[in-house]
Amino acid sequence: MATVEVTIPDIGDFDEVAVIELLVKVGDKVRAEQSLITVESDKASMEIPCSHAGVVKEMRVKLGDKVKQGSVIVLVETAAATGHAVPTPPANLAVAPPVTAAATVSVSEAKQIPVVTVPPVITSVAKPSTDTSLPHASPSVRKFARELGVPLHEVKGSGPKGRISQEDVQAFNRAVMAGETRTQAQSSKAPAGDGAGLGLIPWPKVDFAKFGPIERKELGRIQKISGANLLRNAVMIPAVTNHDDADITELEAFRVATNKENEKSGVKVTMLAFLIKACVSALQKFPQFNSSLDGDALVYKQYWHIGFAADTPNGLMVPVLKDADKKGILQISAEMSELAKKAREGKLSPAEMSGATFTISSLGGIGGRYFTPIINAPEVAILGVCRSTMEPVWNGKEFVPRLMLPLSLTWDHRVIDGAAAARFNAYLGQVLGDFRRILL
Ligand code: CAO
Repeated sequence: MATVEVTIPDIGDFDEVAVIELLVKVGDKVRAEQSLITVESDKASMEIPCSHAGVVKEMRVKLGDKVKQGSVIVLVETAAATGHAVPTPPANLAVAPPVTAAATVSVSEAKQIPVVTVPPVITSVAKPSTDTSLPHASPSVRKFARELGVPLHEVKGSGPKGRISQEDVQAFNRAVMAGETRTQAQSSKAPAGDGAGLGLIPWPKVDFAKFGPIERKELGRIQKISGANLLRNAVMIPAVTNHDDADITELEAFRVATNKENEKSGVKVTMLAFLIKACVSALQKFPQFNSSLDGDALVYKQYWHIGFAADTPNGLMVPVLKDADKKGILQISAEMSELAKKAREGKLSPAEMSGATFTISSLGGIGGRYFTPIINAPEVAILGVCRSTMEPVWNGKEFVPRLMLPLSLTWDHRVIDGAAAARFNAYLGQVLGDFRRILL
Protein backbone atom coordinates (compact mmCIF):
# COMPACT_ATOMS: atom_id res chain seq x y z
CA MET A 1 0.00 0.00 0.00
CA ALA A 2 1.23 3.50 -0.76
CA THR A 3 -0.27 6.92 -0.48
CA VAL A 4 0.15 9.23 -3.43
CA GLU A 5 -0.30 13.00 -3.36
CA VAL A 6 -1.91 14.25 -6.52
CA THR A 7 -1.04 17.86 -7.19
CA ILE A 8 -2.00 20.53 -9.66
CA PRO A 9 0.27 20.23 -12.69
CA ASP A 10 1.70 23.07 -14.74
CA ILE A 11 -1.38 24.95 -15.85
CA GLY A 12 0.33 27.48 -18.03
CA ASP A 13 0.03 31.18 -17.50
CA PHE A 14 -2.27 31.11 -14.49
CA ASP A 15 -1.09 31.92 -10.99
CA GLU A 16 -4.16 30.65 -9.23
CA VAL A 17 -7.31 28.90 -10.39
CA ALA A 18 -10.57 28.22 -8.57
CA VAL A 19 -11.90 24.77 -7.77
CA ILE A 20 -15.37 24.72 -9.32
CA GLU A 21 -16.25 21.07 -9.10
CA LEU A 22 -15.29 18.06 -7.00
CA LEU A 23 -15.72 14.93 -9.10
CA VAL A 24 -14.74 12.40 -6.42
CA LYS A 25 -15.09 12.02 -2.67
CA VAL A 26 -13.28 10.19 0.11
CA GLY A 27 -13.68 6.44 -0.27
CA ASP A 28 -14.25 6.56 -4.06
CA LYS A 29 -12.33 4.09 -6.19
CA VAL A 30 -10.51 5.95 -8.93
CA ARG A 31 -8.87 4.85 -12.14
CA ALA A 32 -5.63 6.25 -13.49
CA GLU A 33 -6.44 9.35 -15.57
CA GLN A 34 -9.89 9.69 -14.04
CA SER A 35 -10.78 13.34 -13.48
CA LEU A 36 -10.66 14.38 -9.82
CA ILE A 37 -11.65 18.02 -9.80
CA THR A 38 -12.43 20.81 -12.23
CA VAL A 39 -10.60 24.09 -11.91
CA GLU A 40 -11.32 27.29 -13.70
CA SER A 41 -9.16 30.18 -14.74
CA ASP A 42 -10.50 33.27 -16.43
CA LYS A 43 -9.86 31.59 -19.78
CA ALA A 44 -10.74 27.96 -19.40
CA SER A 45 -11.91 25.20 -17.13
CA MET A 46 -9.78 22.11 -16.81
CA GLU A 47 -10.18 18.69 -15.33
CA ILE A 48 -7.31 17.55 -13.18
CA PRO A 49 -6.80 13.84 -13.71
CA CYS A 50 -5.52 11.24 -11.29
CA SER A 51 -2.20 9.59 -11.88
CA HIS A 52 -2.86 6.23 -10.26
CA ALA A 53 -5.64 3.81 -9.66
CA GLY A 54 -6.58 3.51 -6.03
CA VAL A 55 -8.96 4.80 -3.38
CA VAL A 56 -9.41 8.45 -2.43
CA LYS A 57 -8.09 8.75 1.10
CA GLU A 58 -8.36 12.45 1.64
CA MET A 59 -9.65 15.50 -0.22
CA ARG A 60 -7.29 18.40 0.27
CA VAL A 61 -9.47 20.96 -1.52
CA LYS A 62 -13.02 22.15 -1.36
CA LEU A 63 -15.27 24.09 -3.71
CA GLY A 64 -14.13 27.66 -4.19
CA ASP A 65 -10.54 27.04 -3.02
CA LYS A 66 -7.82 28.74 -5.01
CA VAL A 67 -5.09 26.38 -6.14
CA LYS A 68 -1.93 26.67 -8.16
CA GLN A 69 0.74 24.46 -9.60
CA GLY A 70 1.96 22.09 -6.91
CA SER A 71 -1.11 22.39 -4.66
CA VAL A 72 -2.03 18.99 -3.30
CA ILE A 73 -5.60 18.19 -4.20
CA VAL A 74 -6.15 14.56 -3.24
CA LEU A 75 -4.41 11.74 -1.41
CA VAL A 76 -4.88 8.42 -3.15
CA GLU A 77 -4.10 5.10 -1.56
CA THR A 78 -2.78 2.73 -4.20
CA ALA A 79 -2.55 -1.03 -4.02
CA ALA A 80 1.14 -1.21 -4.90
CA ALA A 81 4.07 1.11 -4.27
CA THR A 82 3.95 3.73 -6.94
CA GLY A 83 5.61 6.88 -7.99
CA HIS A 84 7.84 5.46 -10.62
CA ALA A 85 5.62 5.00 -13.59
CA VAL A 86 5.18 8.12 -15.62
CA PRO A 87 1.51 8.31 -16.52
CA THR A 88 0.72 8.97 -20.12
CA PRO A 89 -1.23 12.14 -20.87
CA PRO A 90 -4.90 11.52 -21.44
CA ALA A 91 -5.72 10.80 -25.05
CA ASN A 92 -9.10 12.51 -25.03
CA LEU A 93 -8.01 16.12 -24.77
CA ALA A 94 -10.87 18.31 -25.84
CA VAL A 95 -8.51 21.18 -26.57
CA ALA A 96 -4.75 21.19 -26.55
CA PRO A 97 -3.59 21.87 -23.01
CA PRO A 98 -2.05 25.23 -22.35
CA VAL A 99 1.26 23.59 -21.54
CA THR A 100 3.24 21.07 -23.45
CA ALA A 101 5.33 19.87 -20.55
CA ALA A 102 5.32 16.16 -20.02
CA ALA A 103 3.86 14.84 -16.83
CA THR A 104 6.21 15.13 -13.93
CA VAL A 105 6.77 12.77 -11.10
CA SER A 106 8.50 13.71 -7.92
CA VAL A 107 8.79 12.12 -4.55
CA SER A 108 8.30 14.03 -1.38
CA GLU A 109 11.10 12.71 0.80
CA ALA A 110 9.80 14.23 4.02
CA LYS A 111 6.47 12.47 3.92
CA GLN A 112 7.50 9.48 1.89
CA ILE A 113 4.52 10.21 -0.23
CA PRO A 114 5.03 10.23 -3.98
CA VAL A 115 3.74 13.40 -5.61
CA VAL A 116 2.42 12.86 -9.07
CA THR A 117 1.05 15.27 -11.60
CA VAL A 118 -0.34 14.77 -15.06
CA PRO A 119 -1.46 17.38 -17.55
CA PRO A 120 -4.92 18.82 -17.09
CA VAL A 121 -7.66 18.27 -19.61
CA ILE A 122 -9.09 21.53 -20.83
CA THR A 123 -12.82 21.07 -20.93
CA SER A 124 -14.31 24.38 -21.84
CA VAL A 125 -13.40 27.91 -22.63
CA ALA A 126 -14.68 30.68 -20.45
CA LYS A 127 -15.57 33.01 -23.27
CA PRO A 128 -17.88 31.21 -25.65
CA SER A 129 -17.96 34.28 -27.85
CA THR A 130 -14.40 33.61 -28.94
CA ASP A 131 -14.87 29.86 -29.25
CA THR A 132 -18.40 28.74 -29.86
CA SER A 133 -17.53 25.07 -30.02
CA LEU A 134 -17.43 24.64 -26.24
CA PRO A 135 -20.07 26.21 -24.00
CA HIS A 136 -18.77 27.31 -20.63
CA ALA A 137 -19.69 24.36 -18.46
CA SER A 138 -17.96 21.61 -16.54
CA PRO A 139 -17.75 18.08 -17.98
CA SER A 140 -20.40 16.67 -15.68
CA VAL A 141 -22.81 19.45 -16.60
CA ARG A 142 -22.15 18.84 -20.28
CA LYS A 143 -22.69 15.12 -19.79
CA PHE A 144 -25.93 15.89 -17.90
CA ALA A 145 -27.13 18.16 -20.75
CA ARG A 146 -26.20 15.52 -23.34
CA GLU A 147 -28.23 12.87 -21.48
CA LEU A 148 -31.29 15.16 -21.37
CA GLY A 149 -30.83 16.24 -24.99
CA VAL A 150 -30.50 19.88 -23.92
CA PRO A 151 -28.61 22.05 -26.44
CA LEU A 152 -26.05 23.51 -24.04
CA HIS A 153 -25.14 26.47 -26.24
CA GLU A 154 -28.73 27.73 -25.83
CA VAL A 155 -28.59 27.61 -22.01
CA LYS A 156 -27.82 30.87 -20.26
CA GLY A 157 -25.24 30.34 -17.52
CA SER A 158 -25.91 31.94 -14.15
CA GLY A 159 -22.41 31.31 -12.75
CA PRO A 160 -19.36 33.54 -12.82
CA LYS A 161 -18.52 34.60 -16.39
CA GLY A 162 -21.71 32.93 -17.58
CA ARG A 163 -20.71 29.43 -16.47
CA ILE A 164 -23.59 26.99 -16.94
CA SER A 165 -24.52 24.94 -13.88
CA GLN A 166 -26.61 21.79 -13.61
CA GLU A 167 -29.44 23.95 -12.19
CA ASP A 168 -29.29 26.13 -15.34
CA VAL A 169 -29.69 23.03 -17.52
CA GLN A 170 -32.58 21.78 -15.37
CA ALA A 171 -34.30 25.18 -15.51
CA PHE A 172 -33.92 25.30 -19.31
CA ASN A 173 -35.31 21.79 -19.61
CA ARG A 174 -38.28 22.62 -17.36
CA ALA A 175 -39.06 25.75 -19.38
CA VAL A 176 -39.04 23.78 -22.65
CA MET A 177 -41.24 21.05 -21.19
CA ALA A 178 -43.70 23.63 -19.85
CA GLY A 179 -43.80 25.31 -23.27
CA GLU A 180 -42.38 28.54 -21.83
CA THR A 181 -39.42 28.46 -24.18
CA ARG A 182 -38.51 26.65 -27.37
CA THR A 183 -35.18 25.31 -28.54
CA GLN A 184 -33.75 26.71 -31.76
CA ALA A 185 -34.45 23.36 -33.41
CA GLN A 186 -38.13 23.55 -32.38
CA SER A 187 -38.44 27.15 -33.53
CA SER A 188 -36.85 26.44 -36.89
CA LYS A 189 -39.37 23.67 -37.55
CA ALA A 190 -42.64 25.54 -37.06
CA PRO A 191 -44.43 28.23 -35.11
CA ALA A 192 -46.01 27.14 -31.80
CA GLY A 193 -49.47 25.60 -31.77
CA ASP A 194 -49.78 23.78 -35.09
CA GLY A 195 -48.49 20.42 -33.88
CA ALA A 196 -45.30 20.54 -35.93
CA GLY A 197 -43.42 21.45 -32.74
CA LEU A 198 -44.26 17.93 -31.58
CA GLY A 199 -42.65 16.53 -34.69
CA LEU A 200 -46.06 15.93 -36.32
CA ILE A 201 -46.86 16.50 -39.95
CA PRO A 202 -48.65 19.84 -40.58
CA TRP A 203 -52.40 20.19 -40.07
CA PRO A 204 -54.21 19.51 -43.38
CA LYS A 205 -55.15 22.67 -45.26
CA VAL A 206 -58.30 22.09 -47.26
CA ASP A 207 -60.32 24.52 -49.34
CA PHE A 208 -63.71 23.29 -48.12
CA ALA A 209 -65.59 25.67 -50.44
CA LYS A 210 -64.27 23.62 -53.35
CA PHE A 211 -66.56 20.78 -52.32
CA GLY A 212 -69.76 22.69 -51.46
CA PRO A 213 -71.19 25.76 -49.73
CA ILE A 214 -69.73 26.63 -46.31
CA GLU A 215 -70.21 29.15 -43.49
CA ARG A 216 -67.29 30.24 -41.30
CA LYS A 217 -67.88 31.12 -37.62
CA GLU A 218 -65.18 32.10 -35.16
CA LEU A 219 -64.86 29.94 -32.03
CA GLY A 220 -66.30 31.49 -28.88
CA ARG A 221 -64.02 32.76 -26.12
CA ILE A 222 -64.79 29.81 -23.83
CA GLN A 223 -64.30 27.29 -26.62
CA LYS A 224 -60.89 28.79 -27.37
CA ILE A 225 -59.83 28.66 -23.72
CA SER A 226 -61.18 25.19 -23.02
CA GLY A 227 -59.84 23.92 -26.36
CA ALA A 228 -56.28 24.96 -25.49
CA ASN A 229 -56.60 23.37 -22.05
CA LEU A 230 -58.07 20.14 -23.41
CA LEU A 231 -55.34 19.86 -26.04
CA ARG A 232 -52.57 20.33 -23.47
CA ASN A 233 -54.18 17.80 -21.13
CA ALA A 234 -54.73 15.26 -23.90
CA VAL A 235 -51.15 15.56 -25.14
CA MET A 236 -49.33 15.81 -21.83
CA ILE A 237 -51.12 13.22 -19.69
CA PRO A 238 -50.55 9.50 -20.24
CA ALA A 239 -54.23 8.81 -19.68
CA VAL A 240 -56.02 5.47 -19.50
CA THR A 241 -59.76 4.88 -19.14
CA ASN A 242 -61.36 1.98 -17.20
CA HIS A 243 -65.01 1.24 -17.87
CA ASP A 244 -67.32 -0.39 -15.36
CA ASP A 245 -71.00 -0.65 -14.42
CA ALA A 246 -72.68 0.09 -11.11
CA ASP A 247 -75.98 -1.44 -10.05
CA ILE A 248 -78.07 1.58 -8.98
CA THR A 249 -81.46 -0.15 -8.82
CA GLU A 250 -82.03 0.54 -5.11
CA LEU A 251 -80.34 3.96 -5.22
CA GLU A 252 -82.60 5.14 -8.03
CA ALA A 253 -85.67 3.94 -6.08
CA PHE A 254 -84.40 5.89 -3.06
CA ARG A 255 -83.77 8.98 -5.23
CA VAL A 256 -87.29 8.89 -6.64
CA ALA A 257 -88.73 8.44 -3.12
CA THR A 258 -86.60 11.31 -1.78
CA ASN A 259 -87.79 13.61 -4.56
CA LYS A 260 -91.41 12.72 -3.74
CA GLU A 261 -90.83 13.49 -0.08
CA ASN A 262 -89.17 16.79 -0.89
CA GLU A 263 -91.51 17.81 -3.68
CA LYS A 264 -92.52 20.97 -1.88
CA SER A 265 -88.95 22.08 -1.09
CA GLY A 266 -88.24 22.76 -4.74
CA VAL A 267 -84.94 20.88 -4.53
CA LYS A 268 -84.65 18.07 -7.05
CA VAL A 269 -82.15 15.34 -6.31
CA THR A 270 -80.43 13.92 -9.40
CA MET A 271 -78.12 10.92 -9.69
CA LEU A 272 -75.18 13.30 -10.00
CA ALA A 273 -75.54 14.38 -6.35
CA PHE A 274 -75.20 10.74 -5.21
CA LEU A 275 -72.27 10.30 -7.57
CA ILE A 276 -70.48 13.28 -6.03
CA LYS A 277 -70.95 11.88 -2.54
CA ALA A 278 -69.91 8.37 -3.60
CA CYS A 279 -66.81 9.78 -5.36
CA VAL A 280 -65.77 11.67 -2.22
CA SER A 281 -65.91 8.39 -0.31
CA ALA A 282 -63.79 6.67 -3.02
CA LEU A 283 -61.33 9.59 -3.09
CA GLN A 284 -60.92 9.32 0.67
CA LYS A 285 -60.28 5.59 0.39
CA PHE A 286 -57.85 6.05 -2.54
CA PRO A 287 -56.19 9.43 -1.81
CA GLN A 288 -53.88 9.38 -4.85
CA PHE A 289 -56.98 10.11 -6.96
CA ASN A 290 -57.36 13.38 -5.03
CA SER A 291 -53.74 14.44 -5.60
CA SER A 292 -51.76 16.50 -8.10
CA LEU A 293 -48.28 16.12 -9.51
CA ASP A 294 -45.85 18.87 -8.58
CA GLY A 295 -42.49 18.11 -10.19
CA ASP A 296 -41.27 14.93 -8.58
CA ALA A 297 -43.75 15.17 -5.69
CA LEU A 298 -47.42 14.31 -5.24
CA VAL A 299 -49.59 16.85 -3.44
CA TYR A 300 -52.37 15.09 -1.51
CA LYS A 301 -55.27 17.44 -0.91
CA GLN A 302 -57.09 17.24 2.40
CA TYR A 303 -60.22 18.76 0.92
CA TRP A 304 -62.71 17.35 -1.55
CA HIS A 305 -63.91 19.91 -4.10
CA ILE A 306 -65.70 18.23 -6.99
CA GLY A 307 -65.91 19.83 -10.42
CA PHE A 308 -68.78 18.83 -12.71
CA ALA A 309 -68.89 19.43 -16.45
CA ALA A 310 -71.88 21.53 -17.49
CA ASP A 311 -73.11 21.86 -21.03
CA THR A 312 -73.89 25.55 -21.69
CA PRO A 313 -74.81 27.56 -24.80
CA ASN A 314 -71.32 29.07 -24.65
CA GLY A 315 -69.55 25.73 -24.42
CA LEU A 316 -68.26 23.44 -21.74
CA MET A 317 -67.88 24.93 -18.23
CA VAL A 318 -66.78 23.19 -15.04
CA PRO A 319 -68.28 24.69 -11.87
CA VAL A 320 -66.83 23.37 -8.62
CA LEU A 321 -68.83 22.13 -5.68
CA LYS A 322 -66.67 22.95 -2.68
CA ASP A 323 -66.27 20.78 0.46
CA ALA A 324 -68.52 18.03 -0.85
CA ASP A 325 -67.43 15.83 2.07
CA LYS A 326 -69.17 18.16 4.53
CA LYS A 327 -72.50 18.38 2.69
CA GLY A 328 -75.56 16.18 2.47
CA ILE A 329 -77.29 15.08 -0.75
CA LEU A 330 -79.99 17.77 -0.52
CA GLN A 331 -77.47 20.58 -0.06
CA ILE A 332 -75.28 19.23 -2.88
CA SER A 333 -78.32 19.04 -5.18
CA ALA A 334 -79.37 22.61 -4.37
CA GLU A 335 -75.86 24.03 -4.84
CA MET A 336 -75.30 22.06 -8.03
CA SER A 337 -78.49 23.29 -9.56
CA GLU A 338 -77.54 26.89 -8.66
CA LEU A 339 -74.02 26.49 -10.12
CA ALA A 340 -75.36 24.84 -13.30
CA LYS A 341 -77.84 27.73 -13.73
CA LYS A 342 -75.07 30.28 -13.32
CA ALA A 343 -72.92 28.35 -15.81
CA ARG A 344 -75.67 28.39 -18.43
CA GLU A 345 -76.16 32.14 -17.87
CA GLY A 346 -72.41 32.78 -18.11
CA LYS A 347 -72.38 34.16 -14.57
CA LEU A 348 -69.89 31.85 -12.86
CA SER A 349 -67.13 33.66 -11.01
CA PRO A 350 -63.51 32.45 -11.36
CA ALA A 351 -63.67 31.29 -7.72
CA GLU A 352 -66.65 29.09 -8.56
CA MET A 353 -64.63 27.37 -11.27
CA SER A 354 -61.39 26.81 -9.40
CA GLY A 355 -59.94 24.49 -6.78
CA ALA A 356 -61.41 21.20 -8.00
CA THR A 357 -59.64 18.05 -6.83
CA PHE A 358 -61.61 15.65 -9.06
CA THR A 359 -64.16 16.09 -11.84
CA ILE A 360 -67.31 14.26 -12.92
CA SER A 361 -68.64 14.56 -16.44
CA SER A 362 -72.19 13.25 -16.61
CA LEU A 363 -73.95 12.64 -19.90
CA GLY A 364 -76.60 10.65 -18.06
CA GLY A 365 -79.34 13.14 -18.88
CA ILE A 366 -78.52 12.87 -22.59
CA GLY A 367 -77.55 9.27 -23.35
CA GLY A 368 -74.72 7.07 -24.52
CA ARG A 369 -72.92 4.08 -23.00
CA TYR A 370 -69.26 4.89 -22.31
CA PHE A 371 -66.79 7.60 -23.29
CA THR A 372 -63.24 8.65 -22.51
CA PRO A 373 -63.23 11.96 -20.63
CA ILE A 374 -60.08 14.09 -20.67
CA ILE A 375 -58.49 14.79 -17.29
CA ASN A 376 -58.77 18.37 -16.08
CA ALA A 377 -55.12 19.13 -15.16
CA PRO A 378 -53.66 19.37 -12.59
CA GLU A 379 -56.18 16.82 -11.35
CA VAL A 380 -55.19 13.22 -11.94
CA ALA A 381 -58.53 11.55 -12.65
CA ILE A 382 -62.02 12.21 -13.99
CA LEU A 383 -65.19 10.13 -13.94
CA GLY A 384 -67.42 9.97 -16.99
CA VAL A 385 -71.00 8.79 -16.43
CA CYS A 386 -73.55 7.78 -19.07
CA ARG A 387 -77.22 6.92 -19.06
CA SER A 388 -78.36 4.06 -16.85
CA THR A 389 -80.32 1.27 -18.49
CA MET A 390 -82.32 -1.68 -17.23
CA GLU A 391 -80.33 -4.83 -18.03
CA PRO A 392 -80.60 -8.55 -17.35
CA VAL A 393 -78.02 -9.39 -14.69
CA TRP A 394 -77.18 -12.96 -13.65
CA ASN A 395 -77.54 -13.34 -9.87
CA GLY A 396 -76.19 -16.90 -9.74
CA LYS A 397 -79.54 -18.54 -10.32
CA GLU A 398 -81.35 -16.41 -12.85
CA PHE A 399 -81.28 -13.21 -14.84
CA VAL A 400 -82.89 -10.35 -12.99
CA PRO A 401 -83.63 -6.83 -14.28
CA ARG A 402 -81.22 -4.33 -12.72
CA LEU A 403 -80.62 -0.65 -13.41
CA MET A 404 -77.00 -0.41 -14.48
CA LEU A 405 -75.00 2.83 -14.61
CA PRO A 406 -72.02 2.96 -17.03
CA LEU A 407 -68.89 4.48 -15.48
CA SER A 408 -65.73 5.55 -17.34
CA LEU A 409 -62.79 6.52 -15.14
CA THR A 410 -59.84 8.22 -16.86
CA TRP A 411 -56.64 8.39 -14.79
CA ASP A 412 -53.11 9.71 -15.10
CA HIS A 413 -50.78 6.73 -15.39
CA ARG A 414 -47.90 8.74 -13.91
CA VAL A 415 -49.75 8.75 -10.58
CA ILE A 416 -52.21 5.87 -10.68
CA ASP A 417 -51.94 2.33 -11.99
CA GLY A 418 -54.54 0.05 -13.52
CA ALA A 419 -55.05 -2.01 -10.37
CA ALA A 420 -55.82 1.10 -8.29
CA ALA A 421 -58.21 2.34 -10.98
CA ALA A 422 -60.03 -1.01 -11.07
CA ARG A 423 -60.30 -0.95 -7.25
CA PHE A 424 -61.58 2.63 -7.31
CA ASN A 425 -64.31 1.69 -9.81
CA ALA A 426 -65.19 -1.48 -7.92
CA TYR A 427 -65.51 0.45 -4.65
CA LEU A 428 -67.57 3.15 -6.35
CA GLY A 429 -69.85 0.41 -7.69
CA GLN A 430 -70.23 -1.06 -4.19
CA VAL A 431 -71.14 2.31 -2.69
CA LEU A 432 -73.63 3.12 -5.45
CA GLY A 433 -75.04 -0.41 -5.06
CA ASP A 434 -75.55 0.05 -1.34
CA PHE A 435 -75.15 3.62 -0.14
CA ARG A 436 -74.97 2.50 3.53
CA ARG A 437 -71.34 1.53 2.78
CA ILE A 438 -70.48 5.23 2.94
CA LEU A 439 -71.01 5.04 6.70
CA LEU A 440 -68.49 2.22 7.16
N1 CAO B 1 -78.98 7.87 -16.17
C1 CAO B 1 -80.28 8.06 -16.46
N2 CAO B 1 -80.90 9.25 -16.32
C2 CAO B 1 -80.16 10.26 -15.86
C3 CAO B 1 -78.83 10.14 -15.52
C4 CAO B 1 -78.23 8.88 -15.68
N3 CAO B 1 -76.95 8.63 -15.40
N4 CAO B 1 -78.37 11.32 -15.10
C5 CAO B 1 -79.38 12.19 -15.18
N5 CAO B 1 -80.46 11.53 -15.65
C6 CAO B 1 -81.78 12.09 -15.85
C7 CAO B 1 -82.20 12.92 -14.67
O1 CAO B 1 -82.76 12.13 -13.67
C8 CAO B 1 -83.19 13.84 -15.30
O2 CAO B 1 -84.38 13.13 -15.54
P1 CAO B 1 -85.81 13.74 -15.10
O3 CAO B 1 -85.88 15.09 -15.72
O4 CAO B 1 -86.78 12.77 -15.66
O5 CAO B 1 -85.79 13.77 -13.63
C9 CAO B 1 -82.57 14.10 -16.67
O6 CAO B 1 -81.70 13.03 -16.91
C10 CAO B 1 -81.82 15.40 -16.78
O7 CAO B 1 -80.82 15.49 -15.77
P2 CAO B 1 -79.83 16.71 -15.77
O8 CAO B 1 -78.80 16.44 -16.78
O9 CAO B 1 -80.56 17.96 -15.89
O10 CAO B 1 -79.24 16.71 -14.32
P3 CAO B 1 -77.91 16.17 -13.77
O11 CAO B 1 -77.83 16.54 -12.35
O12 CAO B 1 -77.76 14.74 -14.08
O13 CAO B 1 -76.77 16.96 -14.58
C11 CAO B 1 -75.53 18.80 -15.43
C12 CAO B 1 -76.55 18.35 -14.40
C13 CAO B 1 -75.24 20.26 -15.26
C14 CAO B 1 -74.26 18.00 -15.25
C15 CAO B 1 -76.08 18.49 -16.81
O14 CAO B 1 -77.20 19.29 -17.06
C16 CAO B 1 -75.09 18.69 -17.93
O15 CAO B 1 -74.80 19.80 -18.36
N6 CAO B 1 -74.60 17.57 -18.47
C17 CAO B 1 -73.67 17.61 -19.59
C18 CAO B 1 -72.24 17.47 -19.12
C19 CAO B 1 -71.32 17.39 -20.27
O16 CAO B 1 -71.48 18.08 -21.27
N7 CAO B 1 -70.32 16.50 -20.20
C20 CAO B 1 -69.43 16.26 -21.28
C21 CAO B 1 -68.18 16.98 -21.07
S1 CAO B 1 -67.04 16.61 -22.30
O17 CAO B 1 -67.54 17.50 -23.51
